[in-house]
Amino acid sequence: MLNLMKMAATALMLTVAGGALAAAESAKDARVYFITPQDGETVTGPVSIKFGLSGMGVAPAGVERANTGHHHLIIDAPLPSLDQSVPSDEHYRHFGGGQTETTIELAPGEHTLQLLMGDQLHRPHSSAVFSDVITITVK
Ligand SMILES: [Cu+2]
Repeated sequence: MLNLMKMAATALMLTVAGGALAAAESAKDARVYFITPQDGETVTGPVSIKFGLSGMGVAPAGVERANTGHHHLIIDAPLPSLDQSVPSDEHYRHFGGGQTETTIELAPGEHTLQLLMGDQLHRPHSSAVFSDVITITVK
């Protein structure tokens, strides 16, 4: 019986610790957007992309600083689950060095792009800061 209570207490402590690890909070007026390209634009590859951010700052992944985060570029994919770390593959690119621009190769045709901020552990903030989806055409 005592062991059971100990286990319950441990489980409760783990739950509380888990709560303390919740994603970083975002500022209410934080906004992420594309400076280039613009929605509907036709571009020639390689595609130069510039990330815009207002109301919060950029910090590299691993750096815990209030009201900051790093960019994720979502390519031809939906917004990922907002209560988990952002996936890392060809559809979900991390800019954990604090980069605010990139150049990517995209096949000719239509593509969707979206930006999503992540905290020091690559988790979307609470609440999540993401851009509108833009559609571009690569010639
Ligand atoms: Cu990340």
